[in-house]
Amino acid sequence: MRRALVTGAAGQIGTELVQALRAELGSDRILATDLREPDADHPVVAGGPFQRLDCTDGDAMTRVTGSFGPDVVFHLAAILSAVGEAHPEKAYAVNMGGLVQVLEAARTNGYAVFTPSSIAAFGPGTPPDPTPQDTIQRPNTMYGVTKVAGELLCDYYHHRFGVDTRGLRYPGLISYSAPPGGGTTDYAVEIFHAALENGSYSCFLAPETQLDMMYMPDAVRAAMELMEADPTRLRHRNAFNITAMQLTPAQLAQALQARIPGFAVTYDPDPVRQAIADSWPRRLDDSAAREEWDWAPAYGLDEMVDDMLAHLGHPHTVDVPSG
Ligand code: NAD
Ligand code: AKB
Repeated sequence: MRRALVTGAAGQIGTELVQALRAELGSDRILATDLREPDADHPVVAGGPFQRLDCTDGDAMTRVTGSFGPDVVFHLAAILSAVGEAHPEKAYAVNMGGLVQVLEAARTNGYAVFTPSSIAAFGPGTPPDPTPQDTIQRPNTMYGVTKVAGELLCDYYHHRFGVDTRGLRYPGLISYSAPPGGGTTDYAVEIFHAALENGSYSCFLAPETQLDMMYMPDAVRAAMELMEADPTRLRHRNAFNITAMQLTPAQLAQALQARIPGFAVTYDPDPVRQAIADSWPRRLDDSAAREEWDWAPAYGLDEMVDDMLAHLGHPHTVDVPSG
């Protein structure tokens, strides 16, 4: 990888991926793009080139990738699960309409494409614990439908047109730099801010709702490592299960309460997001990623919570017993 363009770069993943790519390859070799133009002091704007780009505009996609000349496009622009259920037609238009334009421009301009899938690519008929790499995929959300179709579309462009497509099924991602964009796992970010700012949090998922989660540095590293992986080893190009930890809201609340005495958490499940979460896996089997490109997460629950709190400015006042 020498030169990369990122779509949806102002979002939760893009904000950190762009900074990591610039640190590795040099600022002028990474073009951050998004439908919305963030403020001038936003890191993706302040740290290097930024251009407004609607991923569903095929002419613009071909023109911008043609003139910048990336060898990799990280296609992050999307509508996430909760917003997607509120606006399913918009989720279809952006998630499918954007991806096909990125793939079409790749045929013309000859770049590799990274596309994130999600735990949302599974549904209530999928074995939830563990969820195998290759299994039933019948999601019941529009977001999930676009994720399964996106995995297949990327496979198709690889086999039919030789485009170097690769992708990961991300779990819920936890980070401090940018807010999450309207998903079902957003509680796991909100809870940190609420703990530090209000001392209390009302969680929109029930306390025992277990989902796969990952800290953002692992997610960013996974994308970069996959795009550098030896292609001859990759059998599951576009849909690698990856995970780092399995969490319930109650467990995350407990980890925060151990470090922030007096933090109070209540539960008021939102029916839409609870139903989405209940249809998703509880634990992904990530053995294919480990075998095919040596995937290994670095952050577990305690490391993630300590690092999040340190970056959000919390002075650790309590020693947390290990184990
Ligand atoms: P996000 O919502 O934070 O950011 C998405 C960005 O896309 C936003 O900045 C938005 O302005 C932009 N965008 C929307 N429509 C656009 C368009 N037409 N053209 C260009 N840009 C547009 O999302 P994220 O969390 O950064 O997720 C990025 C990708 O990773 C998505 O495909 C998402 O499904 C996937 N993913 C994310 C998570 C997670 O927990 N964050 C988990 C699994 C998969
Ligand atoms: C969401 O909750 O929609 C995302 C995801 C897991 O894909 N965070």
